[in-house]
Amino acid sequence: MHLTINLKCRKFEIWAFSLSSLFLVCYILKFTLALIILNKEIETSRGMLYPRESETREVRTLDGIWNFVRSDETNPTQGIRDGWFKDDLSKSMPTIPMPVPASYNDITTEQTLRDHVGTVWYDRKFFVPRSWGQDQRVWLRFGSVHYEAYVWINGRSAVKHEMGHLPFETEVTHLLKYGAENRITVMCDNALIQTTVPQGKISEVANDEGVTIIQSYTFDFFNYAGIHRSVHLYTTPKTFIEEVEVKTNLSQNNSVGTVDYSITVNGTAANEAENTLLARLQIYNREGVQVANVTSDSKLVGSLQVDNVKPWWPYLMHSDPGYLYELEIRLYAAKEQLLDVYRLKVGIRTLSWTNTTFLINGKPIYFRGFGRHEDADVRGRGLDNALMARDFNLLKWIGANAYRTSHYPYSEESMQFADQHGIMIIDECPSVDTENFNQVLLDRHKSSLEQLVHRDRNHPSVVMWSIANEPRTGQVNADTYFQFVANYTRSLDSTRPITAAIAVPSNDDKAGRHLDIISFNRYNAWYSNTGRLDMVTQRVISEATGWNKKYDKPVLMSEYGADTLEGLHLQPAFVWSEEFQTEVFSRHFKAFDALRRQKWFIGEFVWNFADFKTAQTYTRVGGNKKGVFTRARQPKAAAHLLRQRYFALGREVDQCNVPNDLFTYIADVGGSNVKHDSADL
Ligand code: GCB
Repeated sequence: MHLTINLKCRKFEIWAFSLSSLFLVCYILKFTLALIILNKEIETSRGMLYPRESETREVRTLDGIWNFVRSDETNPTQGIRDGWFKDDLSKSMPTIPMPVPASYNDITTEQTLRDHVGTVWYDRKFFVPRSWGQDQRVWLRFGSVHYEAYVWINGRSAVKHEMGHLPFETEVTHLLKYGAENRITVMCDNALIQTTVPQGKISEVANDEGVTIIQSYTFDFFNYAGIHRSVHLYTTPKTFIEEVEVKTNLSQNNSVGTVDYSITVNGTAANEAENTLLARLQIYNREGVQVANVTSDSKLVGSLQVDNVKPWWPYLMHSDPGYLYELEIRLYAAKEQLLDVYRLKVGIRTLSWTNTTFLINGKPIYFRGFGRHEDADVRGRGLDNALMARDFNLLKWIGANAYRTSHYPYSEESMQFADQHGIMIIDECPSVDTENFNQVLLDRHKSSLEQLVHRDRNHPSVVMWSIANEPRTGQVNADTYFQFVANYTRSLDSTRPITAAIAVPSNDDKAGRHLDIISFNRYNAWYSNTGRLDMVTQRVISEATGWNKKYDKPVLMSEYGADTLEGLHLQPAFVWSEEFQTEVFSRHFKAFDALRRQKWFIGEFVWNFADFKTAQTYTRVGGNKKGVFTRARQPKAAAHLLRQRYFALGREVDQCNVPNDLFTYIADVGGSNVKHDSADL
């Protein structure tokens, strides 16, 4: 159904592009319709707990090498019509090996695959143990497929899902053969149109051989596609813990923690005799000692209390950051019959905010962080544990305490890492560069936030929701649109503030009044007044002040930076050189320090953590080079400067210790300008 709509829309768009008069009519129609938007109810997520083994659950991954076929761009539905899912893909088309998880774009040497628009197909075989067929249920879960996925098991439809970067799952108990070989087939469609999140455009353009289909988009990162995260099969008992939601609190002096929980059960035992179910919950500390326990009532809602609690603190805000407890949930039926066991890491912390401050555990936060991307050579946006571990080591090396998941939800594995390492996350949904605000888009945008909040609500590292990046918030209907989106997000989670990274001038903006915290992106000395290092500091100060004056809310700078070709040195500083990036940063630091004296300025985020791939344009040399680290995750010169600043801020604001190697020894001389070891901070 979705597929048909999607392909229809695409055809419609192609048409519109080739017939200019029709295009005009459609455009006017679209514009008029876009002005009328309603706050409709949308479908909500279920289940989706991260797959974990326990006494009652088994987990298997289907990661590895799959078989892969690229469809003909001009015939994207051929595979459906010809039933490629009914048998091995290789019987329909020649296949190539394709790793999962990974983006497919950069795996081969073919431009046609890198730039492919439309559907691709994957399949593989796998065995399911005979034991899984008895008295339990089996689930198939995808961490993410970009952008739209259709899945078959043994030729029968299992699930479909639209929206990259977010998980989806389905029960496959009835579709599997136990103690036998099975086949999974996935069709993935990467096409972005005006009603997808994010938006894109498909057009038909003449080339030397005839016509070709082109995907265009205004956002500044490559539209990588494929099975991006792990594929899991897991078992649950027939009646099982389907959802757990926790909310934490601390007593006034942070000595007692509370964990409020709510559990949802799926299964016949619950339906037939709901009041016979109960849960026993226990909390264990890092040493494995039980520090709290409770038996729930039949509603499976309640609270646990942890005395002498160790709150969850961000990195460098405390000597023991990222403290996690383990919450163990045991679900019982009548007569103490154990049904299911699920364990979840819990960080106990509070968040609160006013019109000048954002506090964690009662202490004001000053963010020092990055905008990032899930991006790497060869694997694109595919989950890579080695890269993830390296990135967290670099974040800690540089003294950052936060990042924004620009411009889409990152892997669940990285959210778990952030919890453990005490890195705060501004969690962004996939809405980027939204340029018109229509009803279908609004519904999908809300759905992306619903799926995101549902997935990430239990992570202590998530401290803010970002509902969009650089939407065109100067447009008339941006006001209503963002009122709906922000209020909807607030209705899903009122414990975290809401922001959006805005790029229109504050005078034009119509969305900020619906947010709790204002984030703004600006590229002084790069996109504006290119090369003018003398036009940074005052402009940053006055723009931030303008935002605060207009909305009377805390403000942070969510993007600033300069493209920098590693190894290019030019003195005096000149655009693209390492010297220039360093200078641009330094001019911003000066502005931030002036702004910090005004209490409402709460953070600075460099764009970007590492260089990343973009679509081909003449403004990008091998991608966006605004990284402080190269794409291979090695520091540029500015990384060393930023490290000194982030630790200096940590020392001043949070009284953290600084590493011994922060400064290189220069000379044994005094004087206020000679910094030669960390004692000088
Ligand atoms: C922005 C966007 C980001 C781009 C960046 C740039 O404002 O939010 O996605 O990559 O500018 O470097 O142009």
